[in-house]
Amino acid sequence: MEPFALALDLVTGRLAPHTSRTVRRISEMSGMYADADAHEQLAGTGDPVVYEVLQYDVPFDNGQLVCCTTVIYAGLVGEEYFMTKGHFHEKRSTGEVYLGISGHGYLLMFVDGRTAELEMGPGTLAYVPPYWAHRTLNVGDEPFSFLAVYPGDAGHDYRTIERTGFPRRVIRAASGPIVVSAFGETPRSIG
Ligand code: S6P
Ligand code: ZN
Repeated sequence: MEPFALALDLVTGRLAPHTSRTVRRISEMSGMYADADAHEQLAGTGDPVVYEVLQYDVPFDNGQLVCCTTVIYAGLVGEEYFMTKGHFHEKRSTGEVYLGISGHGYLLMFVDGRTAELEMGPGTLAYVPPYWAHRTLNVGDEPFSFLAVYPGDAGHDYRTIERTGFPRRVIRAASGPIVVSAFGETPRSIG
């Protein structure tokens, strides 16, 4: 791998050049949003793009660092904000750093019965420790973008979350975004 420099647009969060681009549409997120009817309706009427990941690929090796940006578009499924699928790293002992670029969102995490929610905006540097599952979502009216840097050999385990769900959701309330339990505990405001 040779050294390289990329252009990161601090307004849009787009990375150029990139060697891979993942475009995730609402139809690819069945079972992830609480309101299944709203999800089905949205998937059947335009199937909007929920988020994109732009990445400059490096070898899948220990010691390499992957740099990529995620742009989550503004939108709701029912009252739940557009979000990423969420994952554990396949190699659980690998962490990750996120840097907020534009817009406003949240980073949800969990591990072994513990949960965390971090508010993110431009310039927020957030740390995902090893072992923690992570998902991001856009609570604003503009696209929310962030840079992620993670080990080349991390890998992504989506299946566990598809099977067990994510313990927290963020939904729109009159007061703004609130974090609620996905498993029926009392909702609590994140103000
Ligand atoms: C990779 C890192 C991010 C996510 C991206 C999309 O380890 O955490 O680049 O891949 O935000 O989320 P997801 O859950 O669909 O991979
Ligand atoms: Zn990750």
